[in-house]
Amino acid sequence: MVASRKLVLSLLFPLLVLLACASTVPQQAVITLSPEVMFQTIGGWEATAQAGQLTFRDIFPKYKDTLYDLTVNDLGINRIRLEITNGVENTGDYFTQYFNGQISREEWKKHWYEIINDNNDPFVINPAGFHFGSLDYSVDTVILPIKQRVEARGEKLYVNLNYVDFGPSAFEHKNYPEEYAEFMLATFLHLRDKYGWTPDSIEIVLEADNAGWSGAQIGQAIAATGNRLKANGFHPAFIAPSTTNMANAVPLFDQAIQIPGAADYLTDLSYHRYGGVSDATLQTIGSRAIQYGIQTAHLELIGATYKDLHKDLTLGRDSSWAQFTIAWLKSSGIDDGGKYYVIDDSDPNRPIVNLGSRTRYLRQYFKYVRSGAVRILATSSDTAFEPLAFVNADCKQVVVVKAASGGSFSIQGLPAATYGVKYTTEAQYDIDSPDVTIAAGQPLQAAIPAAGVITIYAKSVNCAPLVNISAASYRSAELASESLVASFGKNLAPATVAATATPLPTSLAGAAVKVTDALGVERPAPLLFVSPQQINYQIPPGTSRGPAKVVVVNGANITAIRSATIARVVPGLFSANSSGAGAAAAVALRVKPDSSQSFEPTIKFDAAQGKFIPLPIDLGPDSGNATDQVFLILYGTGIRFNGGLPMVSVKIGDANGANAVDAPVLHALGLAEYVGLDQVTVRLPRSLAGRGEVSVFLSVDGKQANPVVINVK
Ligand SMILES: [Ca+2]
Ligand SMILES: [Ca+2]
Repeated sequence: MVASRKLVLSLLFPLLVLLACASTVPQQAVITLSPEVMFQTIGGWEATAQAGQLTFRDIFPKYKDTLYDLTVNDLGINRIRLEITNGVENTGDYFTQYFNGQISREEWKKHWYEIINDNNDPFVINPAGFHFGSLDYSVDTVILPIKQRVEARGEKLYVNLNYVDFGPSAFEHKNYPEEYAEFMLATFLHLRDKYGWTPDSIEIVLEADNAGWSGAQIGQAIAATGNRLKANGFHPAFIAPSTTNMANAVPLFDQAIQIPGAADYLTDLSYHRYGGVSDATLQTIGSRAIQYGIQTAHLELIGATYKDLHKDLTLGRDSSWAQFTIAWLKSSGIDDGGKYYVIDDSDPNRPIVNLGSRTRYLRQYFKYVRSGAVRILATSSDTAFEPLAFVNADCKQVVVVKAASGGSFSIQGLPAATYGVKYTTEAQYDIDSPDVTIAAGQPLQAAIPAAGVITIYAKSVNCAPLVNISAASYRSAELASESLVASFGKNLAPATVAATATPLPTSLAGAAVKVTDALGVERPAPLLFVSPQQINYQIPPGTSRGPAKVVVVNGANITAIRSATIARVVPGLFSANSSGAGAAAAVALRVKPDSSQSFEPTIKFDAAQGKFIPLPIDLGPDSGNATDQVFLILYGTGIRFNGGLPMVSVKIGDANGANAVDAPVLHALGLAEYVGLDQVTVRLPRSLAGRGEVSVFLSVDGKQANPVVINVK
């Protein structure tokens, strides 16, 4: 007995000492950043295009400008849900009748989900069978003013077109995937023709579990619409299943992704938080993102708070997030977290725009973490301070800490810079602490007086933004597997060095490029050339399509980081001056009637003009069967994984695309002997003879390459 009590005491004693020390010398919380561990890339902070523009048509003009200025520039909304009811496909234009006062709102509402097929052919659009008045009204009153404000910041508004089906109809798109595809194509064509842009994404159906859509119907709609839009030159993202109940999202997603073709287009697993909410479900959603190389998004909860947002960004690995709508009038609704702003209309002549009580905290994230930011690992020694850390596309790091109580903490691992510190608590909103400047390796100290959210954000730039573009086209929307890429930045490498042998090195002058693909696999990129301002490299073979990250390192230091989207095909053609424009980097191949072959240059450097000019290609005299055949060999990148020759076309015509003729394509493939270089061979039609300078338009899998110029004698 005595011995065992002694043992217990001897075990307890060190513990008691530890506890005593802890109570007299409180351990400060330490947050540690590990930028080498990266998670999702942030897409956008979404709001539904609902600001009272239709219901309160008389008051709306009095607050809209202030509201939109705040929505974009203060809160940081950069993505809008543009809803389209399926009753847009109908013989009647009920919105216009309602808008003009001819029918009541109740009468209009009866037709919201009533679909009358435009005709019996899902491949022939009858324009009279679609009425886009309600969609256009949302575009005119919400999308356009917000788009203009987002673009004034040098950013891009992401428009998410969301199909709404909350009522039965004798005819249903969900039963006919090609009819759904036609509906979306008609909408895209309408928006393109009227406004000059098309949506960035299609959210297949709002609350699939509420609307009675099966996973198979979702998958079929995605496959049919993806194919149809691609064939028409549109490449939106696809978002599904946006279930009301979080627990329904994964089962519906799992069914949808099994439908042949759906996985080619489905980019985002989406959910709402109205039921079925659990950490385990959220983690399953996050793990689907890794498994399929896709993104995740929480897209609606009336009453959603920063605690939901924090969890969604952490466990769910969300790239995009929404509470719900932009604004509503106070006289018609309470501050229920269903709108970011509540408009105080006590004096209807002087409405006042107020932040919703929950929005105050959301702003601590939205305003500082911008589209393209990469989330990096942040751990905390104290559960009272839960951190999230990001590297923005402009390299500015942000740490957002959810504090369960007041207190101070230090952050280890931030780069040397000056940081702003801002917090919001129940009692205090948007309070600035003094800026903090730290040297390399130094921790940053911060404090918050009570529970709330505190944001630490770099004010100075620690590295130059990295711009990744096709080395051929000099365009940047997407990068193709195995393609050649040029990245521009600052201090990327200590010296200018080019690779001299193959296989290409993965480190030059101490600089290296690492590409982490959607599946989380990091690969070193083969390097062609490094310099302080530019690095040319190949997207490593094996990189999966989907969201990826490109990190430039110099020894152990990250010098630049940037998100990218990897696609199978992103055609780019090299031009002679390597700018993506002007004379084509090409050669002509002449095959004489006796089958003898000769290569001829198609460019020369004109010293007087100081640039490459296209040399006239001589198609020779027309001698019937004895005429020379002349082929044009173009060099490019991002072409090799094309869907076969029927998916590759070349048109040659005027610079504006007019008077173009088809040039039959013989090959479109990768060159084994040159890393990342692809070749497209076409026969030059005789009808081009005498045209002089003409532009070459290459299309691969529905995607256009940069036009390049040749000269035909
Ligand atoms: Ca139809
Ligand atoms: Ca039709």
